[in-house]
Amino acid sequence: MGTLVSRVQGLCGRTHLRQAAIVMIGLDGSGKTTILYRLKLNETVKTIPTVGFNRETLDIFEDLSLLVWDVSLGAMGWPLKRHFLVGSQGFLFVVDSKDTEIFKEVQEKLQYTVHSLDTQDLPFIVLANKQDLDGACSPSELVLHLNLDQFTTKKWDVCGCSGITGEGLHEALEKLCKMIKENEEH
Ligand SMILES: Nc1nc2c(ncn2[C@@H]2O[C@H](COP(=O)(O)OP(=O)(O)O)[C@@H](O)[C@H]2O)c(=O)[nH]1
Ligand SMILES: [Mg+2]
Repeated sequence: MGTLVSRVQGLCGRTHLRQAAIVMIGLDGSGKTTILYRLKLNETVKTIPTVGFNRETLDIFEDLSLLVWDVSLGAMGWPLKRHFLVGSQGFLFVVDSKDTEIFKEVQEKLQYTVHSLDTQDLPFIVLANKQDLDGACSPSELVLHLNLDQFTTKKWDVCGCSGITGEGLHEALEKLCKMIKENEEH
C-alpha cells in the first residue's frame, strides 16, 4: 500500500508530500483561533474563548500539509502544553503586539515554553499578531521587549502578521516549514 501511495505521488510529481505537526500557543486573546481559521477558511471567524484545543489540517503548501493544534488550556494549563509539543516539529508563539502591558507575562511564558516544556530543538516563530492595529509593536520592537536574543541555541524568528487581514501569515508559515526541513536534514 505504501508503495502504491508513493508511486501515485511520484506520478503526480509530489514525491515529498508529507505532514508536519505544529502547535500554536500564546496567551488567551492573542489571536490563535482567528489565525487558524483565517488560514483554513480564508475568512475572519467570530471567536469565543477556546476551551481546550482546535485541530485543523492545512493544505497550503504543495509538498507539505500542516496539522495545526491551537491550544488553549487557560493560565493553569501551561504545563499540559508539553503533551501537544511532544511529537510536533515546531511551534508558533502568538503575541498580541498591541497589548504592551502583558509583555512581561508573555516573556515569562515564552521562556517557560522554551526551557521547561521539552521543546528541545523545535524551531519556533514568534507571531507578532494584530499588526493591523495602530500602535502595535513591530516585530523588531518585540525582539527587544521579549528579549528574544537570549535564545541563542534555538532556531527562531519573529514575523509580523494579522489574523484579521491574513497579512504575513503565509510568509511566517513558509519560514517555519523551512526551519523544520533544515532541522530534519541535520
Ligand atoms: N485587530 C485584530 N484583532 C485580532 C487579530 N487577531 C485576533 N483578533 C481579535 O482578538 C480577539 C481574540 O482572538 P482569538 O483568536 O479568540 O484569540 P485566542 O484566545 O488566542 O484564540 C478576538 O476579538 C479577535 O477578533 C488581529 O490580527 N487584529
Ligand atoms: Mg482561541
